Amino acid sequence: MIRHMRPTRWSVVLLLAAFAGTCTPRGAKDFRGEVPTSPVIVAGVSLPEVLPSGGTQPFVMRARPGGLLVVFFGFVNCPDICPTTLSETKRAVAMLGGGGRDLEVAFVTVDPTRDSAQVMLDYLGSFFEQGAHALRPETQDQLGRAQTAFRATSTVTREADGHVDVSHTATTYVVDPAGRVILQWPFGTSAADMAHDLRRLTGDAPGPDGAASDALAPPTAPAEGLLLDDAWVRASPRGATMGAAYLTLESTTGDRLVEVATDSSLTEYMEMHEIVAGEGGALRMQQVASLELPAGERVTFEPGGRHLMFIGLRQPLVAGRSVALRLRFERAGERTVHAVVRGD
Ligand SMILES: [Cu+2]
Repeated sequence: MIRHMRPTRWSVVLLLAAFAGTCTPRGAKDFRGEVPTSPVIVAGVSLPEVLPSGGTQPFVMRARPGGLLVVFFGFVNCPDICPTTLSETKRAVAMLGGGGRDLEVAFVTVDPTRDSAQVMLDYLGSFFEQGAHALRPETQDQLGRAQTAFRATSTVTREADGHVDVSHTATTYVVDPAGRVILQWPFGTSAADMAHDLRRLTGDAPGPDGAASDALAPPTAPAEGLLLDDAWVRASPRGATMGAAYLTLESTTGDRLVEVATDSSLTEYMEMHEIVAGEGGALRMQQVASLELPAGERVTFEPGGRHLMFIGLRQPLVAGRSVALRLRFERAGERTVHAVVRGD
């Protein structure tokens, strides 16, 4: 079954600078994504696609005739970046309605040692009922050649203490039937922007952008003390042993968040994490020991920014359920906030 290292320290480095100098600015030719200015040909890339039957078949990086192929490199136990991207992609496909027919999605694992065939099928199946391809390179060389073609990169570092560091380019690629990358979306591109670009590429009439917006009601101002608002937990994709919770905090007096925990039947432990810019445009996810809440300032945990991370999930985070998060503050003491688990 699923075997995973118990991460004593956990961090993910996201390399987003791989395309520096190769792309036009966002918005070129009325696309929200980036159009490569020099050809990026991936038609020569073939990777093993894992099948529910237990076997594999070669998958070539081309869309079906008249269709488009959306490609993302990641790993199952990525708590924030990968599920954010896959869930935005899923919503974009839903926004296209019938126009999403000719759309296929391919997810390439950069961590095939931990991401077994079954783990990948479970994971991808929790986002897409059909039209998604789980691609699992069998050798490092195979993965390397695929990444080179996409100008992507990744590393998986295992240390003696069980610590696993995974880094990967967090760009989403749109490939045409000729096997060319015709558009790419940087991490953080919204479903509405993806749907906008896909409609333009498929020639569909524009629909109501942002129709599926899940904007939250504005939080009420704290009368005094501490505001905890907008708490939610991302439903865990099948196969995932990591998860993320998000919320908004505001202290009228100034405070410091020093600890986060939840029921031990749910997860081994929790940590606070943030994604920070590193050298050369890379983004790095790292643990933060505590978090300053300046007086009167809203501090948010949100996808792509900070998250409260569940490490070593003992049961899945099921949509619709509520999770009690226990937050300990230097001044306000312990507060419990009930976060609803959200699917897509
Ligand atoms: Cu994290």
